[in-house]
Amino acid sequence: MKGKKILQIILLLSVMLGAVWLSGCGSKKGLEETKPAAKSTEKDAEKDKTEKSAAAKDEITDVRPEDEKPAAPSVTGALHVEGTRLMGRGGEPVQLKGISTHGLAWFPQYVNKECFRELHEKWNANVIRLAMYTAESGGYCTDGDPEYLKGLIRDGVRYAKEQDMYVIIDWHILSDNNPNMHLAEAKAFFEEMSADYAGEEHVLYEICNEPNGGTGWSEIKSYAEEVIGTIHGNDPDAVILVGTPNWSQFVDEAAADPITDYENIMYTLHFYAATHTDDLRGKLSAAVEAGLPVFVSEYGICDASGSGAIDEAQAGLWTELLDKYGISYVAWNLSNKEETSAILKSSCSKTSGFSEEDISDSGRWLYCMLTGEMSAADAGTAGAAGGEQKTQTDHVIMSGNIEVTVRLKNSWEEGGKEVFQYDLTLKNLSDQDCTDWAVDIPFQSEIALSDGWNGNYEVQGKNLHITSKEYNGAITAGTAAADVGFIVSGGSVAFE
Ligand code: IDC
Repeated sequence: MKGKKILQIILLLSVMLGAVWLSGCGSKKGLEETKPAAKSTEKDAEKDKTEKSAAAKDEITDVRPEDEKPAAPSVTGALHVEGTRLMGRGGEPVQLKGISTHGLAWFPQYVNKECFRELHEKWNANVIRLAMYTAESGGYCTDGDPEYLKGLIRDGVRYAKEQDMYVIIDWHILSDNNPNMHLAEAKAFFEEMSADYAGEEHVLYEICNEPNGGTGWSEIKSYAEEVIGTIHGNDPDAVILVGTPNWSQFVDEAAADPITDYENIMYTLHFYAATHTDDLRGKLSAAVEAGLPVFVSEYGICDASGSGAIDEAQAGLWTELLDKYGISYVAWNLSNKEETSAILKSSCSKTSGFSEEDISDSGRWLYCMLTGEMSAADAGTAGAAGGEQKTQTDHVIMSGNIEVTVRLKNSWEEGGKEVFQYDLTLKNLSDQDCTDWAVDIPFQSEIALSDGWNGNYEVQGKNLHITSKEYNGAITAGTAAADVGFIVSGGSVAFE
């Protein structure tokens, strides 16, 4: 191409700045009063630490209409399995959606009544999974204190009941890759638990989190039959979740040779959306189509390490598929550990009463998903189109062949002034590459720029002029430049 192609873009939109919670939801309801979302990039995460902003002090509030409340033990009672589906006492299909604790030994503080109440009432969770590692540090079968750990489980089971949630008692094998390694301990543990909870309708058992290290299905099956025999000896109708080979991914192996001696058995599939995509979804679909009852007792929207980047598009494709089959899914994890999958920021030391400031990007996604403020289908469609998910605060205009998406990411008060953070995505929809770009953004009043990244920024009164850096000016036909963003104070973007 000859010369430089400068894109002059005047954006004609208006931005709402209501003080409400969690705008990133792309909400179906309350959109008009949507609050700026928590920041999402790593760069932003760094900023979070330095900002002394007085962002939302509001507690999370329940936005569910009465008729959208999910299944709960008081309504659907003891669960059972029919065909591939989990069912309530009246034969109605039940889908559980909720969250898993992190390792109970490491993060016991979230097993508290108020936290569980909040997860149920405000986040819409109808299940909580109590993850008890068996072999990691503090593990039940290694150097942990079994009585202490069982005490946490008892507390968790009780709080879940009080808050009308189902609860999963998870024997969280991981580095002990073959469940038979601790078969005797597992049988003793589940003997005790099932004797205690035989009369409790809200308790489910997960007997081996993730077999791995080459442990085959036949070994898992033989372990499962022993432990199921123990549990069903006390509580014949209990729903039991069985792990599958390769970190609970090879549901096809279970589908080819399911457990036939017992009822109310489901098989687990675990996914991490930034790692596991079409292949694993294909395995899931095939297993369900073959008649296997599957339960996703753990998943993350980041990578399989529990950290790394979030892939919302893949997460959307997953939830869409799970909803299609009515499969239950439980997110990893309820903690403030410095890892992407934790739903709380590591800066948050609260154990309940969480506000917007306390929630990580994974937490925000989970909140939006559970409260229905982001439909799985929306997210899935965005993924399928290879595009970014659009939210209420996205403003998109076409300028020539360039589509510019302006997203208000956050706002807060600092020194008596409102501060706004925006992110831009510039997509070249033409069939020709461009070599650089420029954007003009008008504001309602004079602004001061406090930060800007991946662009050159110049404030011209009420106008912010942004030009590309050498490294992101060229936008190949059909692709987009992202991670361009800035923080200003004094006024919000003015579009009309
Ligand atoms: C991870 C935790 C991490 C912890 C580690 C222990 O997120 O903080 O240090 O376990 O090994 C799983 C496991 C789950 C993992 C999680 C993320 O079931 O225990 O948690 N994951 O790696 N399977 C796939 C991913």
